[in-house]
Amino acid sequence: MANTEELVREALSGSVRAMAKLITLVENEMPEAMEALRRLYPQTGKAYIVGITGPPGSGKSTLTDKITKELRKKGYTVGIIAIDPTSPFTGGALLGDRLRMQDITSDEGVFVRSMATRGTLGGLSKATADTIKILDAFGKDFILIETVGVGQDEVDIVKTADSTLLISVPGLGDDIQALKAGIMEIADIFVVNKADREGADRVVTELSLMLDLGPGRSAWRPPIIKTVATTGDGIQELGGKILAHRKSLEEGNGLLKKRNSRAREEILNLIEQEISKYVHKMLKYDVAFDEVIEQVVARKKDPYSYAQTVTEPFARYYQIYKVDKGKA
Ligand SMILES: Nc1nc2c(ncn2[C@@H]2O[C@H](COP(=O)(O)OP(=O)(O)OP(=O)(O)O)[C@@H](O)[C@H]2O)c(=O)[nH]1
Ligand SMILES: [Mg+2]
Repeated sequence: MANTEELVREALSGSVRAMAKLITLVENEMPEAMEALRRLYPQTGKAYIVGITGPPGSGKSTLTDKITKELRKKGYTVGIIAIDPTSPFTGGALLGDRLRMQDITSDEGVFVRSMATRGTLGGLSKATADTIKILDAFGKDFILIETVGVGQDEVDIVKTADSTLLISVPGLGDDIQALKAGIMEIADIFVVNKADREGADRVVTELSLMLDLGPGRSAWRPPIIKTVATTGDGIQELGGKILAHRKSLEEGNGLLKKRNSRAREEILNLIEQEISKYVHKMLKYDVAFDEVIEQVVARKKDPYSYAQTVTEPFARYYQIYKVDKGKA
């Protein structure tokens, strides 16, 4: 394989193949991934990220396709990250997605990548966040992330978006209850898709009532848009709302605030990961560790004191750090 530096250089000069390889690196958590990301980082921060989430089968892929075409009409380039649903209800979705997205994948201004849920906690959201950076550095103006709003990973992924679209559809029974509460609160635009079906207006009314009851948000009241993704009805309006939300975030300091809190979160996660990596390594090489475990199980030692003993150097380091940084 070409070296990382070369791959990054090729990707930055527009090679789709090199970019796809970089995505594979981060997806497989290869050791070179961090170096690649480090090199790419200065070129990131320009793309606008849109999360598209909702229950299985609500029309997320069809909408993603239509929104992409709408953005392309306006001259924007688009990267799409589709998180493969693994639920048994949607097992065949990937092929369907490919078919639905056929004509946009032949467009040079569009890049589509599917990512699989692999079950490692947090692994998917990290791979997604890293892929966003690669597409961003590559120069995509918009990055759309399609994900089924079910698990914690998905909620975390949605949190990396600048604008979040929450899709609902009529006929899900307890329509609104079917949406995950945590996502409800961070939705910036509500989409009632399959508006060609009966009951769409009722969903709109329910959402609107819920918005009235919820905590008042400052500058932006999330609009509720009815769409028929299959025919394209309402898509132009939806595209307009995405751009309007972006404008509203850029005009206040909303975008900067979002990005600051995301960067804070990211830095903390990275530091925790690094520390945890070394702790795991240390324990792996500690011949006495198995014995400690036995003693803990036999109640001869308690796990709390042992954990404190192991992390004692960190505690000592913290004392020095505190004085040195002068914040506490
Ligand atoms: N009647 C109607 N059908 C639609 C509409 N939008 C999408 N569909 C259909 O609904 C089905 C599911 O659409 P998808 O776009 O695959 O939905 P999805 O949310 O991406 O599904 P998963 O990724 O499997 O969760 C497909 O058969 C679409 O053709 C709509 O507005 N009206
Ligand atoms: Mg889909």
